[in-house]
Amino acid sequence: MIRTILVNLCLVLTVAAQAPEIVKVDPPSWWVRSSLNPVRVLIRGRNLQGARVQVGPGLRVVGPPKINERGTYVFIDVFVESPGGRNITVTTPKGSARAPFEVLGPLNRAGSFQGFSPADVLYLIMIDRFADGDPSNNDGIYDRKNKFYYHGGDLQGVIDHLPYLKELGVTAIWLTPWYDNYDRLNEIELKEDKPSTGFHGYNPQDFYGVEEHFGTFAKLRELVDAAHRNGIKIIQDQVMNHTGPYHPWVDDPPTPTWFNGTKAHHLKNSFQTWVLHDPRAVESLKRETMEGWFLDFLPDLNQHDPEVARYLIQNTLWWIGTTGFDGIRMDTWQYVPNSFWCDWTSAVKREFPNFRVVGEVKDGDVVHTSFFQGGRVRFDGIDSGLDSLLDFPLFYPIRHAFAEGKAIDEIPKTLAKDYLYTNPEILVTLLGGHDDGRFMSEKGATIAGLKLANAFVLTTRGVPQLYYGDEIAMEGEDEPTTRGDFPGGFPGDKRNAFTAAGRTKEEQELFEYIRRLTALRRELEPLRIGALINLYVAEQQYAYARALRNNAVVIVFNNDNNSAEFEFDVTRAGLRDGALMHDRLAVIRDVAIRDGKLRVNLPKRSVAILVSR
Ligand SMILES: [Ca+2]
Ligand SMILES: [Ca+2]
Ligand SMILES: [Ca+2]
Repeated sequence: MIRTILVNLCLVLTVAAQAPEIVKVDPPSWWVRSSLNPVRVLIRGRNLQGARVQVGPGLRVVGPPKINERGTYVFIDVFVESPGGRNITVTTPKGSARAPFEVLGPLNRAGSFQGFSPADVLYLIMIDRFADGDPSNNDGIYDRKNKFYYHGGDLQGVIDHLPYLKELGVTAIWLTPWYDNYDRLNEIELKEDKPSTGFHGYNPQDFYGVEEHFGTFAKLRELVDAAHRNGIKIIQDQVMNHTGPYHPWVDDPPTPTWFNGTKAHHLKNSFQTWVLHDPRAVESLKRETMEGWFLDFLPDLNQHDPEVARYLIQNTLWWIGTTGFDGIRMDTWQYVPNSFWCDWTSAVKREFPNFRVVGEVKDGDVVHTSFFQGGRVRFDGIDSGLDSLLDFPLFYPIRHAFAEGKAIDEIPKTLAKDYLYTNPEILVTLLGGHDDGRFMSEKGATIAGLKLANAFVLTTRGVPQLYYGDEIAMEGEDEPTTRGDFPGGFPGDKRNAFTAAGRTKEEQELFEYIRRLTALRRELEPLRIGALINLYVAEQQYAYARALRNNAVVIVFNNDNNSAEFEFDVTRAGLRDGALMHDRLAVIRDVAIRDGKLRVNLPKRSVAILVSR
């Protein structure tokens, strides 16, 4: 009995000494006249049991706070009324704590939140590997000799090379995630038996932070503004499926159902993805894929928990609203429930009507990928609202044909399935990305083949996306080496391939070739929005038109290692008899249309882009 009293007394004394603390407030700011108001604020801290929440003028608390048992989180709805630097105060009988909360003025929408379209040329940059514009942020887990450590690339490096990107004809940059990733070695994910780092950005430890190796929030805003001044849009890479393994939520989740499972007890993602589009599959068949932890160590967020859903939706709106960028590339789209995406896309479009989102569904099957595009209610009764997808079903045939030299007819055969998409014109086409070995490291790849691949991506339907370094034929056969450092972007580099003088003759020729293609796409409207009409298909020859009103461009490929002469009908493209067709790539001489037909003789592995004189 005496012992019990003593123990209780100790507890009381300990608690009495502990005043409330605030560690973090998410979001840290919001803007007036938002379509979302009140804002649900998540306060993380200590000793918050029984807390009352008060806010400064310009804000109003709506309803009672919701506090978790451990006293480490408070959820509170805050109505945003007028701009200014405000405060949030939590008070318990033991004391009080205060944190800033900024109310921003109405958003300046001119030139921001632009979305993307087939008129754009996207360019994917892995921030850490592109250019080091600020060596002062290269800290302890920085080692250029280790392919799994930070190499020093940053936001300043991107700002410094905007003129280079403009010269190439890029109009939108997709940046790999800039979220704050863990500041230490990742001992959970071993690479070649050694700890790795979050240099790639896909393991967030703070959804509201900018990775300190890349710069600050102010630097990010500077980048968006500088890009916009140069006519270049910015696309953020977001992750809503999971957090990094060291996110503070993992050991202390804000709600008991914040994650699907716990660190000790969770499913592992089996990547049995086809069941997701199967109307006959029972829900339990989908559980491993939807709720399993990615790679077994990335904690899977439970978007069915309304607090998680609200947190993620606000997080997306906050990044767009506070920085002004133009589009999102969403990671691991298919592992997140469509019911959540429907709410998420609705919230994004309500606040930013022109905004566009491209989802990553890494799969070569059109039947599977097309299921995730919005614009149609699917068998589950839901329209996800997703605008675009990375066109992986077309990516593999591009590699097979132009790198490996296999049959080119696999490309039109894939395009023939376009009717399964609600909108194939907005799909993002690519010949390279950061998760696959580079084009030039495929067996059989040549510069000639890489030129053909670029000519195809920049003239077919969709929104073309380039991958940094492919314009100078960089190599890298697997995931770590495909993320190589751009030569000239880093202190001490032997040459600077960002300048013509620093490129080899072959690299310069390729760079100029891609530049000519982007210029043609900019100049010739049919290449951007013309209907794609397949005119001729043989095993190694392929011709198509991009037709718009009475204006058509005819693109003719010979992917064979011998020259090829062939003839095809072009009446469907609306070209008139007798018209003289001129090759803008100067591979073949002018050719006239006779009896509604074009007869071409193409050298081995070449392409012509024909316009009427
Ligand atoms: Ca740096
Ligand atoms: Ca960090
Ligand atoms: Ca999931």
